[in-house]
Amino acid sequence: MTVTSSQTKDYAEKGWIVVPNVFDESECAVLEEAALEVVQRPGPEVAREADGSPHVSWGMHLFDDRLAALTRHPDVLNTATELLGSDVFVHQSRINIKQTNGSIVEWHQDFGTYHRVDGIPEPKGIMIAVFLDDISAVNAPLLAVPGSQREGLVSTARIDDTVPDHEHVAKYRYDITPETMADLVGRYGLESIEGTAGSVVFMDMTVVHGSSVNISPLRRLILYVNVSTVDNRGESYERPEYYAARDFTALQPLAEDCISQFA
Ligand SMILES: O=C(O)CCC(=O)C(=O)O
Repeated sequence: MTVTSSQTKDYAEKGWIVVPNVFDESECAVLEEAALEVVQRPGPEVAREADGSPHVSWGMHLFDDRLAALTRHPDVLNTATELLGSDVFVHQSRINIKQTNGSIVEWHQDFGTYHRVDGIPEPKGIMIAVFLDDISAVNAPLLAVPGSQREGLVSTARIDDTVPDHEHVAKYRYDITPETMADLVGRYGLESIEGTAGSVVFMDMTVVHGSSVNISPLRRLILYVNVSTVDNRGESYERPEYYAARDFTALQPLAEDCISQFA
């Protein structure tokens, strides 16, 4: 898969592209099986809903060979390196399984925490989102402000140690105020990011995004791989490895069948 000039233009202007049909049904099934196993881990790397069901599981590529292969699948990796013009490493990966009544994700920029907490110097990175369910307006799609990557960091630190949150992640949160959000949406608009299972989104890690509660009976499973250019390492080591990389080795692409071989 080669990035076209219109994709390069869209990525630069809007901040993301959606590439349909990157993974076929059997590859999606392999990734789904792996993800459903990893979210059952009992460790602190899994954040849960109030009823105990999993919501977000961090560091998936550290715990499963199939999900590690995903980070080096040529269609995923080569697209990211072409868009960034550099080799990359995985700064963070995660599974977000937004089941019925699955929680919101507040407006944020991934680069906010990566920069201020993990020490990533520059916004040279991509959030890769792999859809394992069909995602539309009905099952709480990602919502994002097109062009917001041009604003730099707009989020405000809200460090609150008293918030009862998963592993005190709240103390690392950088929120976007309602005023800032209204200003951004007034100037840039707001879009939902939809696609069928097997689609992959490549999003600049400074784009403002979030998602609302999933009140539908339809699960919404997305795997995220956040990569950064190899010259742009976060070396604060403040957070555990499942949130922030220790291995900065440039990823090398595997063969096209690196996921289907597990079928
Ligand atoms: O999957 C979602 O609902 C949002 C996830 C997200 O924005 C993130 O993990 O950075």
